[in-house]
Amino acid sequence: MTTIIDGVSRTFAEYLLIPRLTRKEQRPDLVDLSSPIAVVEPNQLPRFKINTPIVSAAMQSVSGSELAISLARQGGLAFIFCSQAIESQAEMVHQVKAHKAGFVPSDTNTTPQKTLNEVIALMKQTGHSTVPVTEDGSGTGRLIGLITDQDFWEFEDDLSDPVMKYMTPIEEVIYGEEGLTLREANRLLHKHKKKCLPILDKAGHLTSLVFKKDYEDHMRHPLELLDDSKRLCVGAAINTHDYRERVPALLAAGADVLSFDSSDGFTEFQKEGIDWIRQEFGTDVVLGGGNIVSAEGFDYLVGEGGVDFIKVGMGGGSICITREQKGVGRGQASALLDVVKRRDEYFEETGRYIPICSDGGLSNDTQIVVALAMGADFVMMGRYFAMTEESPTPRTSINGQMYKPYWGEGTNRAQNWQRYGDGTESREMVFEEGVDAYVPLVGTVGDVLRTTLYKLRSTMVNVGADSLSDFREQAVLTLVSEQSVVEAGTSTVFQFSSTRDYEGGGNS
Ligand code: MZP
Repeated sequence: MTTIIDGVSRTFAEYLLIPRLTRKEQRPDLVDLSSPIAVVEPNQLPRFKINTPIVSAAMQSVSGSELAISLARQGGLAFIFCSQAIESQAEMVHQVKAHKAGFVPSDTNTTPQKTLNEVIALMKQTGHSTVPVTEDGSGTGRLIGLITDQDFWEFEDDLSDPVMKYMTPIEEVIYGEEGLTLREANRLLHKHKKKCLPILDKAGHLTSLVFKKDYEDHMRHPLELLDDSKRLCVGAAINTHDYRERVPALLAAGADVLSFDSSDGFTEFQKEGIDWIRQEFGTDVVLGGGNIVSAEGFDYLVGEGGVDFIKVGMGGGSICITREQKGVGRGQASALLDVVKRRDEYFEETGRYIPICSDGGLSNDTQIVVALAMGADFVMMGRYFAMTEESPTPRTSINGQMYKPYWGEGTNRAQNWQRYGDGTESREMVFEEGVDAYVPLVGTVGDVLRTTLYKLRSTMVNVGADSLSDFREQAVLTLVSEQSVVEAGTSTVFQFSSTRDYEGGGNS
């Protein structure tokens, strides 16, 4: 007989946090927002943590390499979408890993014989103002000198002159020897008041460059998520169809975290995929699974040799119409609470802590806060990041306002049949589960996260929490009535203009 579970399917907008004691020493900037993303084994430290509990959705209109770089710089993690060829996904992962982390390969080089005209054109083309001069003009050739835009006057000097007439010759160049640490390189830059330090091997060949601006940039991003080699971290999505080829390619490209991308992960296909990955690559690979919306789904994918973290959510995404199309899914708050309860029981039983990701349907900062208070360790968002400068879509002007396209993976446009398919190789999408839309352009990843994270920290202080685990422990939530939602907005006042945040007043 059909089972009807007690209660209704609830959403985050129906809950509110009750303030608790704030201690005098608490301040938003002292709150720790780091979160484990890999299973925490009994009496062990987390194998992998993110510094900001926010990850970006594995979607074509969201997570490309530019967004991944920006998000990792803010301490979060992007999941590069898998609805593309293995080679192009691996290349995107590679671009993030190759993004400068101190020692940068030189990609703007010249020879002593080239003219100033040619160097100026090169500088304009690459946007770089420091150009190593090497014997053969390559980024690994023998270094002859350095030329910067400070060494000549574009409108005074004879631009047909050769570079060698203006460059700083190698005898006067301050350089570092291969093998020195980044700290030593930065010290040399500081000591000699230089902006760029070439690193040379024993034969005098250029190996990389170290820039003062990168050091400053790094100091301005204290939460930057870096691997052991000081490269930015990046996640990559995988599907249940081609993981045998995709996983090795992504790992070879340097992906730090993998996650199955499926609208319904409670399947034997996903279980087989997990088993295969664990058998081939062991438990070192940080692997996420899902999506699920029930304790039953949790038990199926979690366990020794199971996934590291689990994504919760079905049908709540801003571009998602799965519930309307198929009548399947669950209110995001109810789904999360159910899985969190089971996760906590599992922890009591085994001592293993499984991080939970609440995926989709977060339409404003308040809901991010509520999701984390309810027990999510981190949240995954699509729309939020689609609205940023760094999402991989072009800006589009509509009626004088800037927008960016945002489409679901279940649309004909994305053709992500692997995410929605039934496990067969049928590439036909009989009906769509997502929509193709536009979202307003709101700024950079840094801009939007600054506000969101400040609000989160500030609410955590209201609740007396110093860390996300504290927050989960301390949080007391109440269901709100329709009238109390009205009460939460302004009342009986006249507002001339709205200055609400990027989310478009989702809770106004
Ligand atoms: P949101 O942050 O835009 O509300 O939701 C993003 C999430 O929606 C994704 O992480 C993914 O789980 C889900 N998604 C992506 N495409 C679709 C679709 O086409 C979808 N239905 O539901």
